[in-house]
Amino acid sequence: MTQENQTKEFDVLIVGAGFAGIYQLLKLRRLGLSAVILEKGDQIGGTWHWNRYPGARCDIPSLEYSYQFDEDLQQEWNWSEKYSGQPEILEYINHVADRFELRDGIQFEEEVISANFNESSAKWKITSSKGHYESRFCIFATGCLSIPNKPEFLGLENFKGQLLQTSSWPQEEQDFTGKRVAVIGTGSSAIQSIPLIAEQAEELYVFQRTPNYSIPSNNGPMDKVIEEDIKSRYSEFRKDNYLNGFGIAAISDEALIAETDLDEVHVQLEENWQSAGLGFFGGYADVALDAEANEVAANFVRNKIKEIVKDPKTAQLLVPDYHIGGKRLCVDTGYFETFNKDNVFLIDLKEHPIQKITTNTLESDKTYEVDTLIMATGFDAITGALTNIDISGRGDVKLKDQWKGGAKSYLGIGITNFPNLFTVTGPGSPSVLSNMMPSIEQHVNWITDCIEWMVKNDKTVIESSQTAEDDWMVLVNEIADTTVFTDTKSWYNGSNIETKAKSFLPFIGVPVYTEMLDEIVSENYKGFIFDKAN
Ligand code: N01
Repeated sequence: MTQENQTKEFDVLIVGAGFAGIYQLLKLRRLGLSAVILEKGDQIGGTWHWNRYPGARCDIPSLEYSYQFDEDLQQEWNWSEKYSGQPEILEYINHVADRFELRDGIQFEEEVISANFNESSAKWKITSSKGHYESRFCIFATGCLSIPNKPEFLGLENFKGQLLQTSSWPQEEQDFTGKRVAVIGTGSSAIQSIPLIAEQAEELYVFQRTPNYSIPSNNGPMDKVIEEDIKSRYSEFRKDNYLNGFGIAAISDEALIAETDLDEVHVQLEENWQSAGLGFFGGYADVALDAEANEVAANFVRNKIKEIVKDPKTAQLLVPDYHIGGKRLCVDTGYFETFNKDNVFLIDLKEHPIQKITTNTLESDKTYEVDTLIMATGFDAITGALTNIDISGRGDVKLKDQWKGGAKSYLGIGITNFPNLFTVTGPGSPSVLSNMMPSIEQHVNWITDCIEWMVKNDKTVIESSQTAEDDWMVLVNEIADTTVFTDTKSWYNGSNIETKAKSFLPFIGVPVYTEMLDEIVSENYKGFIFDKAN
C-alpha cells in the first residue's frame, strides 16, 4: 500500500484552518486528543486568506474581533488601526498559529471531498484530494461565507479580459492603473473595494442590482488611550459586549425610537453615524423589531446618501428602499463619495439587466468595453461550505438532500442523522448576526467540553434528536418573525441564490442563545442522544 492510500487515523478531523479551525486544534490538543486540520488553501486564514481584495477590512473593531482565550495574547498583540485591514488580520492568525505551535497539525492544499459516517465502527471516513482518513469526530470549521456565488451571465465564458472574484482574490497585488474596470455587485465586498479601485482605474463601471445601506467606518490609527483602557478590563469588556443582542459593543440601554422625541433620535443617530459603524442602531432596540422605527433610521441614512452624492439621479439609485439591516449593514471608507468622481459610473441592473457578456464588453443599457471584470457577487452563505462536500450520515443520508427544503440544525452545532459531527457557527446559531470571534470561541469551547464529557462518561456517539432539531428551528424562525429581518431578500435567508431553499438561518439574540446553550449542558446535553443503537 502506498503512503497515499493508507488511511490515517485521528480522534478528530477538523475541516478548515480559519479562526475556528486553529482554535479547535489547540483545544483538542490540550485535551490530549489527536487531531488534524485539512485545509483547501495553501495557508492559514480562511476567509481572511481568500478575501484579499483591495480595502478588505474587518467591520467590527479589532479590539473585539480577536481571540480572548489567552490573556497574554490579548494583552501583547497590538492592532495598528481601529478596524484592521485583511493583511494585519492574516498576520494575527499566523502569529497565533506560531505562538501555540499549531502549524504541524495542518495539511494545506488538501480539500475534503467526502465524509461518510460508518455506523458499524461509529467512525467518520473522510476522503480528501490527497488521501483517506478515519476519525471518531468530524468538526466542520468551514465558515459561513466561504463558497463564492458565481451567477451565470450569458456569454461570460467568452470574456477574454481579466476576470476576478472578490472572494477568491489573487495573492499578487493587482494594479488597475489605466484600466476600464467593471464591478458586478454592491454588497460589503464591493463597497470596501470600489473606493480603492476607483483611485487607480481609468474608468470604473459599477453594476448595481440592489443598493445597500452603509455607515462610514471613521477608521483611523488605534487610539492608544482607548486600547489601554480596554486592555485594563479586557475580560469584563468582552463579557459585557456578549450580553448585547448582536454580541458587539453597543449602547445597551433599551430606549425605543417609538418612545423618544424625534429630534433627540436624530441627534443620537448623527452621533452614531459619526462614530459607531455597525453599532449605528445603538441604543434603539426597536430598529430591528418595528418597521416604523426602522424607517426612521433608514430615512436618516437615505438622506445622508443624498447629501453626499452630488448627482441627484445617481444618489437616488444608491438609496435603498427596504428595511435597514434587512441585508447585512455595510461599513465603508468613502463609498458614496466615490460616485462623485468623474471616472466612476453607476449602472442600474434593475432597469437594465446585463444582456450579454462578450470577449471585452458588458451589454446593459449600452455596451461597456472593459479590461477587467470583478465579480463581487457574494456567497452561498451559511450552508454552502457544508453542502459542497459529499457528507453522508446514518443510513447513508446525504446532508445536501436532508437540507433540500432548508437547513436544520440543533443549536447550529449538531445535525440529526449525522452523529459525532459538529459545526462551528452552523445554521441556527447567532454566527453572522453576532461578532464571529466570540461566537467561534463559544462553539469551540462547547464542542471541546462536550467531547471531554463524553470521554469521562464513557459515551462514544452523540447525535441531536429529531425533536430537538425541529423545535430549535421553529424557535429560530419564531424569533426571526418578530423582527424586520425576514421580509428582505438577503443571504441570511438564502434568497441571494435562486436555486437555494428560502429559510432564515441565524439565531437572533446572543444572550438568549448563550443562556440556552448553558442550560442544555447543565441538563446533561438535553436534546442530544448518546450511544443510540444503530
Ligand atoms: O456579498 P453580498 P459580499 N446580478 O451578498 C449582487 C461579509 N463581509 O461579498 O443584493 C447582479 O452582500 C447582489 O445583488 P442583490 C458580510 O457579512 C464582511 O459583498 O442580490 N448582481 C449584491 O449586491 C457581507 O454581508 C466584510 O440584488 C448580483 C452583491 O452581488 C457578506 O460578507 C467585508 C447577482 C453581493 O453582495 C457578503 O458580502 C465583505 C446577479 N446575478 C464581506 N448576484 C467585513 O467588513 C449577486 N449580485 C468584515
